[in-house]
Amino acid sequence: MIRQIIDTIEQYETIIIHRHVRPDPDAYGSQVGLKELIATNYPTKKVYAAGTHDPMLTYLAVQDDITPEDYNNALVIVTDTGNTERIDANHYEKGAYLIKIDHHPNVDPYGDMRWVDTEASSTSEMIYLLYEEGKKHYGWKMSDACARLLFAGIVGDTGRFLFPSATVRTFEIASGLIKYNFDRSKLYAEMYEEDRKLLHLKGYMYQQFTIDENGAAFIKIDKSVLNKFGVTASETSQLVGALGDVKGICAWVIFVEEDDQIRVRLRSKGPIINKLAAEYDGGGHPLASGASIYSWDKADEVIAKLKALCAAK
Ligand SMILES: [Mn+2]
Repeated sequence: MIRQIIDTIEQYETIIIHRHVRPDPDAYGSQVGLKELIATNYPTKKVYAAGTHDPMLTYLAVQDDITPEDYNNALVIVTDTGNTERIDANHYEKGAYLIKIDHHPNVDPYGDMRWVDTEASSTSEMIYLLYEEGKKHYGWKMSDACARLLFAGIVGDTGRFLFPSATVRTFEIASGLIKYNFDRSKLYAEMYEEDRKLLHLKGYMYQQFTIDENGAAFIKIDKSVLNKFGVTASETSQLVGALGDVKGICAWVIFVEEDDQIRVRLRSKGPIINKLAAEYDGGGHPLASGASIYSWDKADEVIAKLKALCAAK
């Protein structure tokens, strides 16, 4: 199968590579990694990466501008995408031949040729296997840029090698990839800097929150705190659940200062809090709601009402 894919690549002058919507490092890693691999070994071929660029992944690569005419007599390869609904960008079906390369269950066996390996940790891992086959039979080489992309894809899909999907083969491939010349520390920082910042802010929240005898808790995160941790107001939404781990907590509210308002995020383990949210320009679910206030005085009002709800429980 791998050999057939290489033989097919050899037959086409234009190769357009797609991947899934809402891309992650493996989507970019396998797609642009494959593009790099083909471009390195067939410099006269035209190779494109298709799809809407995600600015969060600029550190890995960008996407190419492609016109519908580019699909004339082109080979289209889709990586890391289980079903056609998830393929990003149009026209993928307009090529002359379609190949699917993926590690998700083959629920939608689209394409003229398919290579699906659900044992692979990532599609980037599969692209490395493609490279090995190409090296063996055609003397393929791999660029440093390609190695970096494939490594990022493997790291991303294995949760930094934590998941059971990281097999002996995965580690062998990773050890092959890190022999190339790219800055691994820099890549980790690019991939996980946001996580690190949020983790620090989470630590601050655990230290700074206030809780009363009935388990009503609150924390105020103003702009100075956001700036100190380098976190945006919207990113704090990922931390709202964190206080739920606190022993004896009943309900809690997190205030986050934005430019034009103070965002109020309410969570509860019992008392219904969406009615409280509704009093302040908000609403939501009985145990998870949001609201907006426009002064810190109002925050103290919300806290008092939340305390009353927990006391009445
Ligand atoms: Mn994947």
